[in-house]
Amino acid sequence: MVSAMPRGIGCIVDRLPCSFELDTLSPVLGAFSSKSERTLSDLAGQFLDAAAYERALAEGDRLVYVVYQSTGSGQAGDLDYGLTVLWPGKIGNEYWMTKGHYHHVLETSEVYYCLQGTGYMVMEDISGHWAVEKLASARGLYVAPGWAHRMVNVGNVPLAALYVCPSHAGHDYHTIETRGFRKLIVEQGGAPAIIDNPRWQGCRR
Ligand code: S6P
Ligand code: ZN
Repeated sequence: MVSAMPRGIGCIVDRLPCSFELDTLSPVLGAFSSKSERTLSDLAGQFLDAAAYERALAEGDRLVYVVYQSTGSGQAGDLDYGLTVLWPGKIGNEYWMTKGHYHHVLETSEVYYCLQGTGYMVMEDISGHWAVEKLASARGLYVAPGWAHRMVNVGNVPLAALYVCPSHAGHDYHTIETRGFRKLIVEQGGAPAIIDNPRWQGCRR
């Protein structure tokens, strides 16, 4: 495409029209404005087996996931997008996962498109309704307004998904940090299973 606009990172910073490469083999986003890395210590208090978590942490604060972010203006009408890459692993029998969050502006939604790997998106709303949807290569997913969301990798390769959400959505991590998700994804008999989280704090916010 012929364009007078600067390419790559310049487009992101200036919020100009652009296209981007998605290296689905690595997987890596070709141009991004920032990169967040989350390690095991960022997931403190989230895994059910606290002793297994402490043992894993003692062996090293391993990288769990990376988010390549094209972060917009923060204004309604603009979009944030990026790529989340979640490595495979387990704490006890619970699969590695993202922290998970509600959007700060609760009535905002999000779309994911999975590029690689196998996993689930665990979702719930503030009334306690829950949903678990499969993530697999070439599979899309819609997170409805008001639903918290967390990626879980149940495979043997990095789970990678492109996301797009309103730039003013923001993150509310506190609600999930304090009450947890209602459902957890664990290995049972060699296969992923959805179980109740006995530590779930209920419909409080
Ligand atoms: C943002 C979007 C993703 C997540 C990312 C990591 O709205 O849902 O960019 O931030 O997948 O998850 P988390 O829960 O650590 O932000
Ligand atoms: Zn989100």
